[in-house]
Amino acid sequence: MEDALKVQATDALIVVDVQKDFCPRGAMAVEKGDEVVPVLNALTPKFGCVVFTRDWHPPNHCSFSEEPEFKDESWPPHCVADTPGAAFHDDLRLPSHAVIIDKGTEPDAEAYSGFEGTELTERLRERGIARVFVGGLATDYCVKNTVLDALEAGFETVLVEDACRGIDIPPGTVVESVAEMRQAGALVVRAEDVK
Ligand code: VGL
Ligand code: ZN
Repeated sequence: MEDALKVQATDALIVVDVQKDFCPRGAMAVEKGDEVVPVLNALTPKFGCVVFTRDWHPPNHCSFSEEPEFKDESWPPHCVADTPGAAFHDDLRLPSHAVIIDKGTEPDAEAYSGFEGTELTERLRERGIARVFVGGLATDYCVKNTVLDALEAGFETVLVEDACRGIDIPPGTVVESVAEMRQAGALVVRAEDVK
């Protein structure tokens, strides 16, 4: 049993890449990716500061492959900026004060983490955020890298495990990723523990 965590004014929720292309029927579907939506919708109203990241690639992004191997540098084309697949899941509820962070916008650079090449650290610091809770897609790529960068930037970091789904190729990658995040200093909780 993890400890219950009471959300404070200095906490932010970071919702990673809950976009149509990562959900069932999307260009790069994560199995059961849409199951994170109700979990995240229940969490969002608890937070005064909520960030939504988007994978937001140019059509010629370096990670796109015609014969994707579902690993670094070899993904199906996905989340091309301003296309329907890059839109947030229809049922994801964004509060009016949500901060939206686009990443992976340069053709020649991968950016799994919401902190990479963005102003996310500054946006959190200017709001006085000390701790971040993270959920979304995919556990083993963008969620993991966002969590590791949050820790690196000095934020207390909480992974909400059941608010995430992963790609898990090869199988076991998600379990390893959670272990890696915990090892790096992340607290791992379930959504029901966030009060
Ligand atoms: C992601 C692979 C490529 C993710 C994005 O959101 O986890 N994974 N681009
Ligand atoms: Zn991508």
